[in-house]
Amino acid sequence: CKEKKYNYENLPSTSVVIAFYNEAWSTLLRTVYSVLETSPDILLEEVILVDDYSDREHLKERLANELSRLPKVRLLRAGKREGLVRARLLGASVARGDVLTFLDCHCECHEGWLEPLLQRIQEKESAVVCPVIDVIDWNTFEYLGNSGEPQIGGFDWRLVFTWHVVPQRERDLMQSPIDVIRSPTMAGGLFAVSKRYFEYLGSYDTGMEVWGGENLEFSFRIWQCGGTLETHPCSHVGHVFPKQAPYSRTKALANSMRAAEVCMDEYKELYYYQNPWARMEPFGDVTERKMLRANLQCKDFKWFLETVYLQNKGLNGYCFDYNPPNENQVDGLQVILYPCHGMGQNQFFEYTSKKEIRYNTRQPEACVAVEEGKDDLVMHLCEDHVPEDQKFILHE
Ligand SMILES: [Mn+2]
Repeated sequence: CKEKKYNYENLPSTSVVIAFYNEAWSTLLRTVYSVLETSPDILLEEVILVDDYSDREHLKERLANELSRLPKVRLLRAGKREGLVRARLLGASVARGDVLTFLDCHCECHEGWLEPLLQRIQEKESAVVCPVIDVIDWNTFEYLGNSGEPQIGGFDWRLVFTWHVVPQRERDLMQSPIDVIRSPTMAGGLFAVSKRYFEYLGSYDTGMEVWGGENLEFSFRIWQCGGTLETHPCSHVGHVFPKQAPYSRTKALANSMRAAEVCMDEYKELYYYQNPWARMEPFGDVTERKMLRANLQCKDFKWFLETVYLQNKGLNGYCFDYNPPNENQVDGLQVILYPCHGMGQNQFFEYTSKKEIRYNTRQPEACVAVEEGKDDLVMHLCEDHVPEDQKFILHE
């Protein structure tokens, strides 16, 4: 990465957009100063700070005074609490750069972080590019970096973001260790996108409140509507991962439901299966977002799952399939291999930290254990000390 040369004249310029709500003075200013100190002058159009109606004293006059002495820094104030999505869009609406670079308000940009992001977008306008997120220690604020290789983003059926190691098939596509890595989802706050492409994609769902869910919804939409989401291994930005959420995030549920309703087609049932209480919650009107999806002729969620996220389609198209026992059956548990129908339900199994593949983790009925050093999978009741005669071997 250090040897890579960039032709600054050819790269697009960027507006860095940072929304904040009641952020601490030190972390917010650290973010701003690090952007100014590590971004080549010719590439940085401006830094736009959006105050999402904070009430802490230090973020009022004192902040305005501090920032007025800095070049390129603009401060916008929301007139009411807008939440992350609308606050970011407020910043984007006044941005003058070719590329929008969104950052959280508790980051530290690392030398050389910006050039790879802009270079990639110049190469491919429909690429949305994330930096590698380094860790800043929550207690000492020390920049710890990131041990090992970058990871890519995924999600589970509760619509919680998950990290994954780069799969072999993706490694095989890379011609160099500093190539971009395609990622099914993004963790959240940190990415660069062409301003024009962001608008074409329908920016963010403004029906989302406060925080949460917008990262997965945007990730799904990027892929389904023709773009790519990537991580650039040469771009590093440190981020403070808080131990607990600094403010209430109860709106995240409704936001996730909007993501499920708009993007996930029949697979939203898997989300509701994992969040049964969500069925009772209001999530607002998504008609416009569905129309946007139709107008852009976006692909369906099945395509996203099969092409972008999951490339393992079971054992040659066969999946575990659980048939609940009826009274006449003596041998109780019936797990068979059956052609994958892709709808979850009786083919919905989860791999647990106990190294078991479980059916119905909320009310476990049946487990498939992977036994060390054996090729066979063992099926048993989900209890400890299962007698030998209650185990079932599944042969491929
Ligand atoms: Mn953050």
